[in-house]
Amino acid sequence: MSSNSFGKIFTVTTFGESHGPAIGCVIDGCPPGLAIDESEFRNDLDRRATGKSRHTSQRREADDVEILSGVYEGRTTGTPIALLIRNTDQRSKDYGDIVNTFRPGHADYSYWQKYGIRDPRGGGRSSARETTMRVAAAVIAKKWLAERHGVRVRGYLAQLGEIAPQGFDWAAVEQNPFFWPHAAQVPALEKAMDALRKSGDSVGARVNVVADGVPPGWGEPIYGKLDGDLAAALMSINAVKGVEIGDGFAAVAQRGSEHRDEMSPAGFASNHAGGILGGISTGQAVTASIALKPTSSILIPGHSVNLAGEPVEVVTKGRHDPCVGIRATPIAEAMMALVLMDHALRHRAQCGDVGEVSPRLA
Ligand code: EPS
Repeated sequence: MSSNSFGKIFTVTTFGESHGPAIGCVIDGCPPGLAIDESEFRNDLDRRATGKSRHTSQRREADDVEILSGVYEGRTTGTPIALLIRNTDQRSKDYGDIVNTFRPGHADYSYWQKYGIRDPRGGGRSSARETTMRVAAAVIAKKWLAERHGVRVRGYLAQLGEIAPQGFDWAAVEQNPFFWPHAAQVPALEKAMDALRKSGDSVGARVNVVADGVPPGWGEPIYGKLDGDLAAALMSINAVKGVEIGDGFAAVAQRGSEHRDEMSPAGFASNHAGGILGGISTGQAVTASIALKPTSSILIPGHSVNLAGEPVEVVTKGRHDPCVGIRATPIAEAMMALVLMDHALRHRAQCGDVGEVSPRLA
């Protein structure tokens, strides 16, 4: 009932708070025999981490993963895989003022209303720190998907506030701290972020994520649709306020003759559907897009109330991200990979004997 686990066959449970001693996860249902080493977590954890550029929170965590179980002599054994990361750079005094007040636009208030108790240090369980473990778990999912099915999951920042990419090149994405797909705009982004940081305010963002190589057939109608599970998984990321699959809300203004993806022996002519029809993958790239709200922890004073219900003015000090979207690309990739991994195994369980069905479009 407490919903810290997701997935049906490849299940991931995360635990831990931002300022507690450690965060971790348990992955159950991973196929045995997958080679995995602690060093393989480094790249994606660094891509997501704070303190990697001046444009994100300056908290500096080592994010060293310890594999506590489920791996023997470098291979998964099929038993639960427990991963642990110790927190090393908490600065809980920054949250002294938050103990008795609620940041407007933050989960401070709703957690309090739900549980009647909360860990205010770093946002506790509601902190984006929790996403570290999703990214760690997805390192395993990404590797299995790539080895077994040739699936590649990639993302990029598709909008920063009002700035949209003026060009697109996958090769540019990993070459700048924003995951921005057009190198020529990076100096302008840095300038905009420097000005934003100085102003003490924050801004929203859009992240796009794409999975290539997904075979047709993954996803379970009616209540386990691939797009339904993807939407839930992506929406579960901190600060996400909108999710689109394929053309998403642009479909509202389209005609059927435009939106349908026509087929020929050479394949699909377009991909408005985002690689999913009827909740089942078509074999095209699976595409999703998320909207992240501007961070609520900002230096601009805002009206709120304290625990006694009295009016107060809140200013949030500390080491916050002026745009959480800047670090969200690896997190969105992780959620896409975890959902695909679960559905790959679910498809294999029920329909593994069906095999390849003709005609299969490229
Ligand atoms: C976060 C607030 C900041 C970020 C944190 C997410 O925490 P703190 O005030 O403790 O520095 O640094 O991000 C991480 C620690 C992380 O690893 O992503 C929040 O309120 O969500």
